[in-house]
Amino acid sequence: MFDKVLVANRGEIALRVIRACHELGVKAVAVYSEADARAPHVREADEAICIGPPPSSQSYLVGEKIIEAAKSTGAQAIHPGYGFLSEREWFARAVRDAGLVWIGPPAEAIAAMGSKTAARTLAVKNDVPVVPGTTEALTDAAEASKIAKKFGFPILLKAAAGGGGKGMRVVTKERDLASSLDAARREAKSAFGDDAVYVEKFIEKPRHVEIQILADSHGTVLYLGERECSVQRRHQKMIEEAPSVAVDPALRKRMGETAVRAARAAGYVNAGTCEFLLDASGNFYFLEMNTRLQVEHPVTELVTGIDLVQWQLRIASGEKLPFKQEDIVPRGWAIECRITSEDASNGFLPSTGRIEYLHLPSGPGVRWDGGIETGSEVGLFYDPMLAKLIVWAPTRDHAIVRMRRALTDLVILGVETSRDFHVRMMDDEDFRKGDIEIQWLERKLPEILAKKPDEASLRAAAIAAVMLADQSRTSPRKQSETIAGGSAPSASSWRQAGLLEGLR
Ligand code: MV4
Repeated sequence: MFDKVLVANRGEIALRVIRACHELGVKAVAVYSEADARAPHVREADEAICIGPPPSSQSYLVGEKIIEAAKSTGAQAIHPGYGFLSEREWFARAVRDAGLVWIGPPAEAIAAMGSKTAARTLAVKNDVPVVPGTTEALTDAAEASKIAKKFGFPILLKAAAGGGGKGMRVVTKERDLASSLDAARREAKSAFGDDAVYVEKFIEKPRHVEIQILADSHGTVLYLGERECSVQRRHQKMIEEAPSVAVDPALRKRMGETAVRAARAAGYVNAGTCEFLLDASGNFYFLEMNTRLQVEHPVTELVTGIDLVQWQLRIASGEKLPFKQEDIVPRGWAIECRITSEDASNGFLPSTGRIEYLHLPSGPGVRWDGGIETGSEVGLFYDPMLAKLIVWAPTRDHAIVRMRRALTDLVILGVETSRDFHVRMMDDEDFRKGDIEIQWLERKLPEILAKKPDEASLRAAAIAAVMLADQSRTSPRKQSETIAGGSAPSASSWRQAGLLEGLR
């Protein structure tokens, strides 16, 4: 095992990786921007190096500075977390060329899965089902029209270099084909610098189900079951769970073995995820492979008992996976809610400010993967995800009740958060039945936001507000930091409750 690892990330995932390092007896080096000088990941690390000004383009995305930080501190390996440089082939290569170990897949595997059309071609060659369509980029609308006639409308135009839904256009009729192709091309060009677009049949109301895989450098590739990620808004996942209500053991085996084939075809090593669409009839189609650790990895950890981040480190240091496929059987149910600094009642507008008060939920089956503490400043430089609240319970129903309880125990004052949105989700009948697909949330959102918070949430919010007001009276701080004297922080439940004025 390594002596020292550099963590090339910030926030909750940097802390998650630092904790894994410490549990393995490995020292952790943090990197940070000037905006993060007092961030928890800097304090929890054994050493920390400042890599530049707040914008990530001048700090967390500057590969040379990060490699230099690893060399100057004597770190032997780099863990990229997710986002930032985690899926940049050139960075994985640069790390290796610098004589350091990349805690992730080989640069060649990142490249093999980087282009959608290349990944589709690889899938087709290896008996991995993909959505019917082309693997070649379209030349013109006439060609698109010919293909559309073969598959039937609706069809979906997708950017070859794409991801995250950019450069994607649903076309329902022949008449719209040429203009949609132009639009998809333009969007693809501006988002990825590549206007190649191809065609797929549009799958109606599918679920987004993904398979976690773990591959060592000795030829073992295992699947760790699925995650259900259909609850998402504008391609941002909000809630994830494992297992999926739509997957039984036989389907899990088929999807798992398919994911393993895709991983093997790409020469994959380390942790990775194959994304699938699962339609209402139980057909599944490979979409793409995420060549990194994912945000939602904890739900898989909780149902399998396997620490994915520790295994990422062990695999990168050359260890062999000691388990067999039969050893991996998901047990119970895990749900994750992403806690973001967004105001759901205001179109998910990002909210900024200082975390004035933070009370974390605990108790049986409750896990908090967070990157904030009291006093943290939440700005606009980075992703609004502050933390993930994850629960485990023996059954899905119990996990939902537990999540609801944990959410109402959670208090974050100072910025608006997605907490109340999640409470409403836990109360939603469709969600409780598991009756969800990828467009469900956007359809459902107006109804969910119109609901009034219940009695218990109001009471908790009122108590929190009193505590906060009291805290600022008894321990006076600078005017700029004072709540009672300055502008009141606006925890959404508290504001919605409309109780603060009455309680003062
Ligand atoms: C699709 C699809 C329906 N049919 N492909 C969106 C982002 C990219 N990863 C793939 N996406 C989709 N591809 C076909 N042929 C629907 C989506 C899609 C989606 C997929 C997964 C999770 C959320 C989604 C939300 C909207 C559309």
